[in-house]
Amino acid sequence: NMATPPKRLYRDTGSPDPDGCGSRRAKKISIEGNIAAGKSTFVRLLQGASEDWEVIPEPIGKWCNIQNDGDDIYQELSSSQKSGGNLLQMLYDKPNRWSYTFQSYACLSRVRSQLQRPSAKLQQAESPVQFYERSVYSDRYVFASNLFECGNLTETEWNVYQDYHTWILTQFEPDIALDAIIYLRAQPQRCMQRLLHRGREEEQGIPLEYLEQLHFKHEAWLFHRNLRLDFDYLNDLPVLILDIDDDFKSDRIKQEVIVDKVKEFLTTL
Ligand code: UDP
Ligand code: DCM
Ligand code: MG
Repeated sequence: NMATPPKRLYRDTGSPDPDGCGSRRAKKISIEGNIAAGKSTFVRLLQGASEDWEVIPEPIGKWCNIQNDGDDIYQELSSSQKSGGNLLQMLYDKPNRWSYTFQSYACLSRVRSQLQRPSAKLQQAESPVQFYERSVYSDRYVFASNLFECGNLTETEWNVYQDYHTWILTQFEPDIALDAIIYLRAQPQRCMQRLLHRGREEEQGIPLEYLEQLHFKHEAWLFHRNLRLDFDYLNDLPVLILDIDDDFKSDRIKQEVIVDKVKEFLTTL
């Protein structure tokens, strides 16, 4: 019977309400920065700053020896998370053997966490925002790319990774796409100091040179903005740059200044 339209069994990709927030779709903002720059400290600060804000921590964190971060909810690790904990150790012990495995697992778990729906509370919020600790973009354009340039991913592994990454992101782009990035900018020496202070066991052998390489990648991508990217919308994405060389963890005034900058930035989006 031609007059009856077919039942729609598929999901409408042009859905105006992807998060179930009515017209108030949650803004997605990624927090980027070098190892131990202060991202987790920063997102904890944001978490407490507004009822409308939700934080999605880096899934890699679940694989590390997270007890050091004082984060109780991850004390009971599933077996895959335990093997992930070993995976970070394996990566740093033998990067040319484990970089590909680590980066493909990182990408998988990142996509999974980035597809997370906003909490019920966030769905009621007036101007909901989800803050992600890092993104699928830093996984590729900072970490995997650097490992390739250092010779820890072979040409073939890098090509397979890129093909897989592009395909996955294209599939999920409407749900994963970011609205903005906050770049926490710190000198590699400062990151090294914080890395040693944090004392995550797997990372204690990281040389300053490695943090410098990652710093230059972040700078090219988010400060100079001259990195070649395969996702066009990224080139026009608003970026808020916050210099966080000075300690903000125990400085109330600095924290207020930072939160104000974030709030002002949000009004421009
Ligand atoms: N830290 C600090 N002062 C700051 C920011 C961070 O002393 O202003 C410390 C923090 O307590 C931790 C280490 O630096 O021991 C790394 O911070 P975080 O874990 O937040 O860094 P991430 O790797 O998540 O960027
Ligand atoms: N990491 C990596 N490759 C990625 C993402 C993270 O090698 N794509 C590593 C760097 C750090 C740890 O995982 O050792 C994440 O911790 P942090 O939050 O301190 O940067
Ligand atoms: Mg962290």
